[in-house]
Amino acid sequence: MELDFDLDFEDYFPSMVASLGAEAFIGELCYGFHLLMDVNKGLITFESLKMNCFMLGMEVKDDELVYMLMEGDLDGDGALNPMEFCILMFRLSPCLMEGPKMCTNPQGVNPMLM
Ligand SMILES: [Ca+2]
Repeated sequence: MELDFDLDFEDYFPSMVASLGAEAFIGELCYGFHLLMDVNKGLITFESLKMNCFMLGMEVKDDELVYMLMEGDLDGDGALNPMEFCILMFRLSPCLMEGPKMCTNPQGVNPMLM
């Protein structure tokens, strides 16, 4: 099964926010975090991300996982805590931050590949 991470986020999140409301959406993000985290550490690490994506049937390349961790890791510990994960998810969905009328990426660059 092929899953396009980037397209999926951009299409899915704004409509989720619209139908769920922001608070429930945050709840969904937390649920996503728990799906991907290392249960012993309570953080998303490269290993937990890779293994849980595999368990969820998502084929994500190693360099895409590394990119997600690098982009999301704000305190430099090499892993994502729940706050870092939520911020990253919002950043990967620029439509959310800029409103529905500004849904185009000005550089035309896939944010997952930058
Ligand atoms: Ca971190």
